[in-house]
Amino acid sequence: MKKSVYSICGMCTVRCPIRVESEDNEVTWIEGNSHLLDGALCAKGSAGPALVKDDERPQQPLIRDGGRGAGRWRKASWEEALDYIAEKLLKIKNEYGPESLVVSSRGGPWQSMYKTFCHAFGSPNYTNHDSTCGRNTHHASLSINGVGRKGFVYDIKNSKHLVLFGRNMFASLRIAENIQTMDMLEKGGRLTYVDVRQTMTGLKATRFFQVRPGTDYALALGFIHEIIKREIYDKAFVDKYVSDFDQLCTFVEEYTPAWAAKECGVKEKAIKQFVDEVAEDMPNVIFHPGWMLTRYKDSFYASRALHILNVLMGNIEIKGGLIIPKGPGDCGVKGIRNLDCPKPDIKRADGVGWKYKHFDKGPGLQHLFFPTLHSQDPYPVKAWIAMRHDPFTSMPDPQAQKLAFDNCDLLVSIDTHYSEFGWYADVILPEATYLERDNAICLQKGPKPRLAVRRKAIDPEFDTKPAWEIFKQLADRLDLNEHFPYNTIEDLWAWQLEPTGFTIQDFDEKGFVSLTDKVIMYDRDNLEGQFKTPSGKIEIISKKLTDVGLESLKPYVSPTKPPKGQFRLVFGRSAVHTHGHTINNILLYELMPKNSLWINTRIAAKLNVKEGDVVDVIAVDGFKQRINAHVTDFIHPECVYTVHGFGRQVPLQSRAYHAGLSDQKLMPGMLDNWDEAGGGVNLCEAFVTVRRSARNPKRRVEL
Ligand SMILES: Nc1nc2c(c(=O)[nH]1)N[C@H]1C(S)=C(S)[C@@H](COP(=O)(O)OP(=O)(O)OC[C@H]3O[C@@H](n4cnc5c(=O)[nH]c(N)nc54)[C@H](O)[C@@H]3O)O[C@H]1N2
Ligand SMILES: Nc1nc2c(c(=O)[nH]1)N[C@H]1C(S)=C(S)[C@@H](COP(=O)(O)OP(=O)(O)OC[C@H]3O[C@@H](n4cnc5c(=O)[nH]c(N)nc54)[C@H](O)[C@@H]3O)O[C@H]1N2
Ligand code: SF4
Ligand SMILES: [Mo]
Repeated sequence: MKKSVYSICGMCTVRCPIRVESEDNEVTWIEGNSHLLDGALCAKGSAGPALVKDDERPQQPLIRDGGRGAGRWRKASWEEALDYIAEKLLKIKNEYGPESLVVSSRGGPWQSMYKTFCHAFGSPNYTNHDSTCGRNTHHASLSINGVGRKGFVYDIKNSKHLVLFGRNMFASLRIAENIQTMDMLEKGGRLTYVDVRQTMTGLKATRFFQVRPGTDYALALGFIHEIIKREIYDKAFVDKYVSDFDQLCTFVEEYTPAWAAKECGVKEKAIKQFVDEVAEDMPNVIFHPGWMLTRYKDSFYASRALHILNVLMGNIEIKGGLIIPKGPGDCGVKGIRNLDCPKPDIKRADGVGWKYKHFDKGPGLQHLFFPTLHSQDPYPVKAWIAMRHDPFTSMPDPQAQKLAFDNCDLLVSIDTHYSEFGWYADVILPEATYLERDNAICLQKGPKPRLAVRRKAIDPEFDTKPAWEIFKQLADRLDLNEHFPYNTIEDLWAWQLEPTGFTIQDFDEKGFVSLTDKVIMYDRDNLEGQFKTPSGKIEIISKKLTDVGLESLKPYVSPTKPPKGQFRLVFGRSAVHTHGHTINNILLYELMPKNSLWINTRIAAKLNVKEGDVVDVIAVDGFKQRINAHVTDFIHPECVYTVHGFGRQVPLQSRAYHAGLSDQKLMPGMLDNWDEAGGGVNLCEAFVTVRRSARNPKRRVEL
């Protein structure tokens, strides 16, 4: 039988809206939802059917039957595996208290389910991946605007100029953003791109700054200096909404374009020309505050500087600028219900909220659980459930993590794949893939807010279950069912939708339900109340930072030069892979089976390395990996670059196994190297030695 459903892609966490066709329980076609994406989809999104058919993923629950990581598993029924987990959790609760459980997940619109489980169990320790992703940017935005990194959406389509610092959007995709950017460029808009190397995004840019690694803050300060000096900024906006602007003016006096050019290794003239363009294009200039904004020890301050540049543009709540996302209340309608349970009033084990008061308490900071796992201070952490989260791939130094996790009595991985962490865990609960399962309804805030839902296209290929059922069944066993008021997904949808008056059938036509017909904009002259800082203003000086002894306007410090013979290790994404979990996908593996090491031509010549040669890449602790070199003029000589996610170690994944190099294994000791102001792990502060490998055939001397 033929079927067509609107759903939400799950090949990465961007969650693009899709339409899926199937016949006799086989997916036959996937495309972007034509109502929102005009059919567009990326290579990963198109490779969904290969994920369903991948029989090198867990096909039923597994319980560890040998030492951790030994790869000896006992196949278990769902009953047995869930009973096993519930029994262990109850034992741990009795012995150490409920707070000894940590639930980590990938965040996102369905996190309320995992958070509810954690809180209902009695633990405040829900955490997510974000200290390796957007936390610096999030905290930077909070400190200035009083709203987090999701506090604005970027109206790129209507902008005249988009400025991206290390936001390699044509490899690190978000289809809606990519379409908007292409539209903007077609209309004659400008794209300025800043990176340490040339990329897919740089190739589309109208201006490209290749900077010395770690100097973005300097470039942004140079921009601010010139924009203020030439009085290009929106004075009325600044006067009305910004506090301590005079302190900013004094602070940037010394950071001239000439200084920034020298520090970053770019031309002063180019900075000035860029500012000329900004003067023409403002207020429709968007400085993307970075997503990863890479991972340097001053990335928080670099991101703050980018937020400040937006403020100078006066681009908040205008067409072609930064728009405040609207919710049901703005549309005069009621919102959906989400699972919820108040957080227990117990100190978090990662110290966020009491030891570290300036951070957003929400998901805390995942890397700060590692010291606690060893010290048991403030209390022991004994159980860890990783839901759609792979700490061994996303956090640096998996070896050090293993030693920390060995202090736990229970490690559970709820995953569609064998993650690196899952392979080390005690129990693997295989979730059905996104094409084989439904999810709860979610709210998508924006200028035109809507409700969306993921619906299954086919029945599961193997003995796997959706998360809503896994958590429900665990909750039943632990007597937490009052917080999970449903038996079927239809019950859950109906419960969620009850206050709204919509029914699940309302999603059939387009895959979503719009809460409004037209774009909702606030009055830009009355934005009071929108900036949730203590003063209600856009704050140049943040009292929250001052109170904990941190500067708001931090003097620039030049990044450490790599020691002789070493290089800064930088990383990023490929358009055809999502972190590490698509490497084994047969279609995507074919497109990119392994990563390589980008190295500057001049440096490579000194090391006697030619394109394709095998090189040894050696971490500061001596750990060595081999990889083929990609020799190019288009990378800064101080760094080498690779695509993250490769070098996987799960033997059952025959394609991904040991294909390419793992960047996180080249970062020993980096679990402790994090930004006390922004909260992010400083992943880009690792250095490696590179040399031509003895594995290469000897070169003949050319006569
Ligand atoms: N060295 C280094 N470290 C990094 C990065 C880097 O570039 N370099 N990038 C950082 C960034 S930006 C991020 S966001 C993090 C990401 O790190 P993670 O949050 O760990 O993200 P993913 O690899 O996307 O997914 C984690 C797990 O989710 C599983 N999964 C995928 N789909 C599903 C599903 O539908 N259900 C379930 N239950 N599981 C699923 C995958 O198999 C995978 O094991 O890593 C960060 N860490
Ligand atoms: N295809 C694909 N798309 C994805 C993902 C995926 O896994 N695959 N993951 C999603 C996720 S979780 C995230 S967080 C986003 C991340 O999206 P982005 O923030 O765009 O991050 P990356 O792709 O990691 O790109 C980092 C870039 O920073 C550059 N860089 C390194 N050092 C510096 C520096 O000092 N200054 C500057 N300016 N640049 C520097 C690197 O060369 C690289 O090109 O992508 C999302 N989209
Ligand atoms: S960017 Fe690609 S993989 Fe990610 S959700 Fe969108 S279509 Fe799917
Ligand atoms: Mo991320």
